[in-house]
Amino acid sequence: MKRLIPCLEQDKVEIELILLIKTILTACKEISFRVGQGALSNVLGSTLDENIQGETQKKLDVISNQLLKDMLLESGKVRTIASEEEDYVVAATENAPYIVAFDPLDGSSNIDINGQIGTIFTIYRAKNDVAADSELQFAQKGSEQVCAGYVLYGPSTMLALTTGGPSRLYTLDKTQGCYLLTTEKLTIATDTQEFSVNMSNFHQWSAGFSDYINDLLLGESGVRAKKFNMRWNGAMVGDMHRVLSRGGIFCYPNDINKPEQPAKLRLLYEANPMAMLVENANGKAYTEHERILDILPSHIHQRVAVVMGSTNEVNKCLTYLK
Ligand code: P6P
Repeated sequence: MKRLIPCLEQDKVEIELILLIKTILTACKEISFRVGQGALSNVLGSTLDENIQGETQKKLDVISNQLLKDMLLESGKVRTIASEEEDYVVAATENAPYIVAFDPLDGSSNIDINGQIGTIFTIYRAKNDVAADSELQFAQKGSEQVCAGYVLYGPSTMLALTTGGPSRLYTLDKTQGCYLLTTEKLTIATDTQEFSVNMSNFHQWSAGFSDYINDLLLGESGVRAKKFNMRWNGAMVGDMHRVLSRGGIFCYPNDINKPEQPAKLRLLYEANPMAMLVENANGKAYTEHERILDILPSHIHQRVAVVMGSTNEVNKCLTYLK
């Protein structure tokens, strides 16, 4: 099986970016080990702190964030860092070529129940017209990403990665400590019978989205005239790995009861990297009204609604949201 670096070289990825990707994945190998040790290494449970999202930080959130930050700061390849666990951007190496944003441990509520969790990351070219400590480094559309990926800490540790070409899957060979290519080109089926949404939020959905879900639930006896199945992982990285692997539609729509902040998922380090992986696997990634990769972020922790996965199913859902 092919190793990651020769794949990136074959994709003509520039060496500086290959070295940066390698740095991120080295940190993820360490996170994978810590996650795998679970209770044996006293990393479960919560801290007494909250992040800017107002979420209680798990010990592993903090450990993973620190691991990634330290290695990126040391790499010399990164000018500015943004993280779900950091209130503000972190200036790294002046004049370095890239900027990196990440959710160090997406789905951390799954940590204490041994559920799927993962690291989501995205890389852009640094901007020379703003300072290294400016949030405006990340004022770039998702279509400007030079790399997007996640590492899923499941029964096996898997990497989904795109550098602009096909989205590919790699599996971490823990005996050799290297990522091996296991799916050369991910292709999301254009149709699906599987949807992913937190049904307990039904009271906060728009009428259009509620109608869409109701028609899925009616199955063969309704206008869709086919049975649908539902999966909800509680971790976007786990749900999106399933969508990338076997098709589906993943939805986190706006909460109509919270007009001041209707969306939950973060644009910079959740929606955008997943949208790049989805589009480069022949899928579609929208909010309720627009292509995610076309959005110019207004701040690093901006939230957006998400409807992404099998193209025909996303298009169908969007007809209910017009
Ligand atoms: P809910 C995890 O906290 C996350 O940001 C996503 O990874 C996940 O899809 C969603 O929130 C889960 O939200 O409504 O199940 O708590």
